[in-house]
Amino acid sequence: MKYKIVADSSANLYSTNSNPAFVSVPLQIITDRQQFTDNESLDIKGMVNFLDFYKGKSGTACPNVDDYLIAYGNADHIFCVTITGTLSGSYNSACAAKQEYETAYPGKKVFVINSLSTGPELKLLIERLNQLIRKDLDFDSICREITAYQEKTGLVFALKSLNNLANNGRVSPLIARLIRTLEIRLVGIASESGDLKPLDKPRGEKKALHKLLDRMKEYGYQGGSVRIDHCYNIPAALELKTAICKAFPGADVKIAQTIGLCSFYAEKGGILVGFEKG
Ligand code: X90
Repeated sequence: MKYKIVADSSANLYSTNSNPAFVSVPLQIITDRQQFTDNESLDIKGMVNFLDFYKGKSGTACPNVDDYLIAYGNADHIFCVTITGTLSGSYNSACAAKQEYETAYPGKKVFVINSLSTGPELKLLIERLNQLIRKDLDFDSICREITAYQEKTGLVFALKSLNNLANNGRVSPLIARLIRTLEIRLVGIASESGDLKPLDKPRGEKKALHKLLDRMKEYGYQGGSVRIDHCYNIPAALELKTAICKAFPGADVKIAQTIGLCSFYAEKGGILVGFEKG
């Protein structure tokens, strides 16, 4: 059986070493002056710097049904992970593509997972899918196992600016205004309904990192895998990693850079943390 893992570019992964059959489906970042496709050719730093100075309108667009159909290719069994369907149409496109695919190729199957999250939590799901596929489990067992695993993963974040989220109707302008002060961060989680849930407004990076770890623990973190994706904030990512490993020696913590979509919404300095519960 030919297995394939597909994820939209909210996962901050263009490719994986462990699974050659992984395909990333790009979202688009759109401004009046320039359009950015979130694939390997994107100059992420160039885009982030451009957005820093650009004062006009900007937004994003999710993949369409054809983008997903192309990504599904002709694999027999496909697992497709999307950004939260609460904030993006990506999940709907992936589901519509699944219907077309399964009708066009009887016997082939697509399992679409609405992550109810973004970035590093998708990475955890993708890593687990890789392991389950390597274990040679059948399609239905993998669907069951990944659904159970999803219950055991979470996402916390700390953001310095919510301008792009607010300008695109993904959070209320009121919340965005709360953190206009330079030093204030917004710490929050991806809620069970796949929405951004604000929790704390710490002043300064140190306090924000503290809060992140506190919230992780409160939501069930006990030393499992952690994936930190940062938007040009290596010092914060490293400091958080150190704090996690101090509290939970031996924890598997990996750091990476956000790619296009999450860089646009998390903005410079933002960090996203996917973690395992229990
Ligand atoms: O369809 C589209 O155009 C994409 C829209 C995506 C909107 C949300 C992106 C969030 C990126 C921000 C912090 C984490 C929020 C977690 C909420 C579940 C990252």
